[in-house]
Amino acid sequence: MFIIGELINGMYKQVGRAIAEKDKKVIQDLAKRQVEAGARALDVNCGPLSKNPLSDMQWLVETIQEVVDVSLSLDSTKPDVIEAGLKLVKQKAVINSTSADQEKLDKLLPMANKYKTYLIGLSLDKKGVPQDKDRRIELAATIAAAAQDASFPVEDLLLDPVVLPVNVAQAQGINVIEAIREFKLLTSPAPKVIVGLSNVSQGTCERNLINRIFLVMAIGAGLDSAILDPLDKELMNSLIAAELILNKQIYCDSFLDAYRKK
Ligand code: THG
Repeated sequence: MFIIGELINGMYKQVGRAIAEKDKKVIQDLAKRQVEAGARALDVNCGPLSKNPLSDMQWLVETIQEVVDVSLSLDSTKPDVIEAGLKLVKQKAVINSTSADQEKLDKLLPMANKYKTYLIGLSLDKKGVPQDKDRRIELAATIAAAAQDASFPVEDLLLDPVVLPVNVAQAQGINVIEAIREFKLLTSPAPKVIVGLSNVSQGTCERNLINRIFLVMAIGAGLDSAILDPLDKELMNSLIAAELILNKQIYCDSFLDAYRKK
């Protein structure tokens, strides 16, 4: 599982404040702790309150790269904010994200090719997030076809069915699980599938429990990657055990430690 740490996001009050005050310590601490906990990449999102998202993105990329050497997932709806970050990254980056809208694809596919990045494609468009499985598949297929037309390597494409909170969109959980299974059949070789996990529990009680169970079900359906909180130890243990049951990790009595050591 390709784990992307979610915690450097201006949506969190402490992070939003650190970005506004250019407090490096808060950001670098989160970067180091997430990588130590098993994140192979870090999501970087300036948050909704950023007044200068372009320079904030650049400050975040530089600040994070002073202390860790992993891929950065540049998370913004604005292509110019993503490109500002791409100019500074040292490792292969993740563009987070394009939608299925043609004008987004026309900007972000050439950008992904130019900077040789991974690209996340969200199965949504101007009309919003689909409310069923078939529309998710239709929009993911649009993105996969556009990627093929642009000669973008399918192994670098990450399709995201868009997870919604279970308290306001309860029927969408199963649609997302089934969409994951079907996304894998869209191209040959299969595309990778990713979710933003914590969306599922926003506004609920028992957030960790809901995240954990949803992640295991999604892994069972073929999930390759997730944006999640790697500091949630029970979540990480569940992820490791799920991969063990699916024969993606070798069993030994100390399998949790063994996974963490590699
Ligand atoms: N797909 C892709 N990228 C994404 C998402 C996705 N990026 C953003 C998001 N969704 C994934 N990251 C988060 C980060 C934080 C939370 C949820 C998803 C979260 N934050 C607290 C909340 O809203 O309750 C913040 C409150 C606080 O503690 O201050 O839950 O789906 N490609």
